[in-house]
Amino acid sequence: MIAMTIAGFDPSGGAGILNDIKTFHALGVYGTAIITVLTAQNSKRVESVESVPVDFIDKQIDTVLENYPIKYAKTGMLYSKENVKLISDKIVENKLNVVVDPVMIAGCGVLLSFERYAECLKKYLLPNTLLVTPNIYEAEQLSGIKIKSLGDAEKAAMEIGKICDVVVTGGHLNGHNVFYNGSVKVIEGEIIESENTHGTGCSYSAALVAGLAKGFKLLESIEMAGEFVKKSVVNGEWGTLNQFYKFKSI
Ligand code: PXL
Repeated sequence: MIAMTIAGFDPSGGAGILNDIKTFHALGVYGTAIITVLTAQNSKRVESVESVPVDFIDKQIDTVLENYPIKYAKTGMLYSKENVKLISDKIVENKLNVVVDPVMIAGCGVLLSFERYAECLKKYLLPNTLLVTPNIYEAEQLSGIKIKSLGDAEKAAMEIGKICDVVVTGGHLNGHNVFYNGSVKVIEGEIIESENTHGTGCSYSAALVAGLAKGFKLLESIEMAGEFVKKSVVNGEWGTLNQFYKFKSI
């Protein structure tokens, strides 16, 4: 099994493509990684962001797809309109089944996208997407609905669900996730008090793609990804997840 992540580089190893590769590998899926942006950051703050030239992103995707039969991919931090448009075209051209993590803002509050990013995702990327996995803030931006309760999250999921299937992730909803694919399903969860949460959104979408690449159904992949992220946080260290928790005792 093989999958692709199209996302940013976090040199602290917590989020972005390093996280995604760890997640794919821990779940038995070979990972390839296309870099969209470079960041200078650690688990607490983002110092700076530099976009990779769009032609170079294009070349990375073409070269990797030339010799790997990849059908499943995820996108993370894309950052600019040019990048979103290119990646949307590449998804269509290569018939990729894609999970979109609509990364907009870092945990510390630094913007990881431009101002009208939600509009841009809805116009170009989400119509070609299998599933989008916004957190509460991102779901508010995508739906235009303020989320204060589980009921609000369900409304937002239904609104976003007019474009593609969606899971509103529950870091702020007592850990519950709201899945919408024509009907609403609340996936029960719990809040885990931990300092090791940097990269949870990245890992969730990567684990979901790993499940799909292994032939799991969508709902099975969603449930597996939730469990996997929970265990990775419980066993986390250095401010981020430990996806290789099974090897901890070796
Ligand atoms: O967690 C969102 C995220 C995704 N991708 C990259 C990031 C971050 C947050 O900092 O740096 C590259």
